[in-house]
Formats: sequence, structure tokens, C-alpha cells
Amino acid sequence: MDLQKFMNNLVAKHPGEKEYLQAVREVLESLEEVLDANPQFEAAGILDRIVEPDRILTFKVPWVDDHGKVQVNLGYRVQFNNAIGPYKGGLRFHPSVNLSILKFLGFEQIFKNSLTTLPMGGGKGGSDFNPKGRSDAEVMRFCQAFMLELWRMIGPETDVPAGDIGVGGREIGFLYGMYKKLAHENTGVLTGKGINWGGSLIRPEATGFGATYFAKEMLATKGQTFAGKTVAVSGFGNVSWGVVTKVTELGGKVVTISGPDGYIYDPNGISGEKIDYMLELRASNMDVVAPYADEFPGSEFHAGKRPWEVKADVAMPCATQNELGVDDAKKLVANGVTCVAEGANMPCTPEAVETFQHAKVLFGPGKAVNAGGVATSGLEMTQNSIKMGWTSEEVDAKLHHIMVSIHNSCVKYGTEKDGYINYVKGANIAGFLKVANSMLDQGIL
Ligand code: NDP
Ligand code: 2IT
Repeated sequence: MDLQKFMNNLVAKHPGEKEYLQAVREVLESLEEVLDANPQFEAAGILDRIVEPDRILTFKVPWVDDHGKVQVNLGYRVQFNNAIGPYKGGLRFHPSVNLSILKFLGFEQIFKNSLTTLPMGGGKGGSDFNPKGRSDAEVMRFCQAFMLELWRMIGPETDVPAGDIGVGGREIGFLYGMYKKLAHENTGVLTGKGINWGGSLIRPEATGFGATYFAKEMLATKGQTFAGKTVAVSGFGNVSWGVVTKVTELGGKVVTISGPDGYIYDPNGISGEKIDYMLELRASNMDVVAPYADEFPGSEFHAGKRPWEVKADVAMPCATQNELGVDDAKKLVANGVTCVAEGANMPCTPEAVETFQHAKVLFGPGKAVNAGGVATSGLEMTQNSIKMGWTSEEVDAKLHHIMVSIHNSCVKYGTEKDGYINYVKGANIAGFLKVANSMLDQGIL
């Protein structure tokens, strides 16, 4: 199959959708052999069908701010593919949100969810709403206005949204409350719910914990562990917090976190009360990490810079897409990095990924590394269905098991002739095969 021609057509069809096209290209590059070996996929138009969302809902979200001013944001839900289960994926509230970003995230989610071993399709949604500096009351009014449109599209067996950037426990609470009121039902339609009203233990920690379990498996292929390793992390949100917590527990030393204002270098390690302080920083809604340096002497704030210039054994980018470029990758490699695991979705640019792979550095893509978040969302859905709650230990054990199984799939489909594990290829092939075969079984839809 002529993948270049396919890609050219897609670019012509969706001009300017940079992130979406980047994500599709990365997956297609991994699938060449599989498509050649399985002509039935081309005959059934699997590729043409899998790259287009089933449907996209866009809507306006009018709301009134604390000063009585009318604000209008844009809302979206991209229902990408439901071949293996209900659409499932987060909601992102960030001023940068546009259709290209949500299509890239929804597309990635199809394969990520397939890798989890659980029955979930792919979707994503969100808004260009900027939570920065907004009061709780404003966030509530926005979430209620957003749900006033979205609720028609979702349901526990059709589409189950969750959190992502800018959407955490507080937002899920407001969204769920409004859904319940409109739908007259108390079902598990969102995940990441509060523990008193249907949430799962470990869901807040799950993405970061899962990412660390995955990185631990990657290191184990080289006979290494986290003990004594220096780890560079970016972001200071939900995923970063989980990673910093678990890496520290496993004996690693996290020396960086970052925000849009710059990064913190703490050579003494970010542990104990410093991890709790990350939550305070985040809750302040001010989008800055700089105050950390005033709070903890011995640490430094580097304004306007990214943490990838620091010498680290392991790098875990956990902020946002395309936050680690080729120059950053070169610095990390020159400084002897052995493992790069993407906590965020697509944080490394294609050129950065190529740099790591060329240097034979262990490189784990987001759709495998950060799948523990949505996997635990799947476990939350199961607990809601059986109307029971599992203990932290039970959920954590299942999460751990799932991460090991995703790692095994990557090894199975990604190991190259020289023994190097190409996790990008492995994750894409394993994720794709399950969905593509399901689509074949179900006819042209
Ligand atoms: P949070 O909102 O909790 O944190 C996001 C972090 O990334 C913050 O530090 C944020 O800073 C920073 N950030 C966001 N956008 C930008 C930007 N354009 N430039 C610089 N920094 C930015 O989100 P999460 O921790 O939940 O999400 C982080 C990443 O992990 C995302 O890629 C998300 O898609 C991915 N992910 C999340 C999962 C989850 O369950 N939450 C599951 C799997 C993946 P600020 O807000 O101040 O801009
Ligand atoms: O990118 C992701 O996997 C998420 N934001 C989590 C999605 C979910 O449904 O839990």
C-alpha cells in the first residue's frame, strides 16, 4: 500500500491540522509491514475509515464570569472509533485547544485504549476555556454550561469522558453533577469521579503510577532499576505528580519539574513535603512553578527554559505535546540518558524520537506509557457496573498487571533484529491489530 500517497491525500483533506496529521503519520509509519502482510485491511478500507472520526460535535459554551460579563468558549467532543467498546477519553480545558489537537488525542486514544486489554473505544473532547485565575464559582458555571450541550452525546455505554489537562477532580464533580441533573440517572458516565460518588481509588495517581511501572519494565530489559537513578520530569500537574511520587518510592531521585514559566532544578530530590507542595502549586491556578524555589532552599528556578538540559538517567516528559524537540533530545543523549518514557501525549517531536531511537536509547511512546490512566478509568467503569468498590491494593495490582501486559505487547511486536525494542512500532502494531480485526468482523460502518 502506498502510504505516502495516502498521507498526501489526508494532508490535502485536512490542511493545517498539524497535530492530527503528525499523530497519523507516526502510526502509519509503524504499520507498513502489517498492512503488506494483511491485504484484507486495505480491501476493507480499514485505514481510510480509522483515520476519520465517527463524528465530531462542536458547540458554543456561553457563561457569565464573576464580573457579570458574558463569556463564550468553544466546546468539542470527537467520537473517533468504537469498534472495541464505548468511546472513551478525556476532556481538555486549555486555551490552546482546537480541533486538530483533539483529533490527534482522539486518534491516539483508539490505540492506547486497545493496548489496555479493556473494552474501550477512542474519543476526546474539551474546550479552549482557560482555567488560569478563574474562581471555583466560574469553573463551576463553565462546567455546567459545557455539560448542558455535551450530555446528549454521552452515556455509560456510548461515550465516557474523563479528565485531561485542566480537568481534574473538581471539574469532573461539576460536570457529573450537571449530567446527573439533566439525565435523571446516576450512572458512571464520567470517570475520575470523587471516591464518595462512584470514583475509583488510585485513579488520581494512575497515569503517573502506570507510567512509572512501564518505565520500570523498560529499565528491567537492561537489567536496571530506578534505585539511584536521576530522573528529569516536566510539568507539575496530575501526571507529573504521580510520576514524582512513584519514582521516589522506587528509589529514584526526581530533580526537575516545570511549568509554562520555566523549570525547577532541585539537586536534593523532589520528595516528601515537596511532592505535596506540587499539589498546592497546581491548586493555586496560577500556572507557575517559580514559587517552589523560594519555598525550598537549595533548588533553582530557570526562567523560560525546559528541564532537558539537566543531566539525567531517565527523562519523563509529562506536560503537553511537542514539548521536547530535537535539540533537547540531543542534549539528553549527550548527557547519557538511558530511558525516555512519555507521560504526556506526544510530548516528543518526531525528530526527537528519531534521535533517541538512533542512539538506541529506550524510548516509550505516550500511548503505551500513559495508558494506566485510562486503564484505571476502565476499572472505575467496571466497579460502577458491578456497583462495588475495590481497595487501593486491588486497583493498584490490576493497574500494575495491565502495564506489564502492555510492555509485553510492545516487546512482542516491536523487537528488532538487533534486539533493540522499538516501543513505538510495538505499541502501534499491537494497538492497531485488535481494532482493525474488530472492524473487519463488524462490516463496513
Ligand atoms: P494537568 O492539567 O494536571 O497538568 C498539565 C501540565 O502541563 C501542567 O504543568 C501545565 O501547565 C502543562 N502544560 C499544559 N499545556 C502547556 C503548554 N501549552 N505549554 C507548557 N506547559 C503546558 O494535566 P495532566 O497532568 O492530566 O496532563 C499532562 C499530560 O498527560 C497531557 O499530555 C495529557 O494529555 C496526558 N495524559 C493525562 C492523563 C490523565 O489521566 N490526566 C492520562 C494520560 C495522558 P499549565 O496548565 O500551567 O499550562
Ligand atoms: O489521555 C488520556 O488517556 C487521558 N486523559 C485519560 C482518559 C480517560 O478516559 O481516563
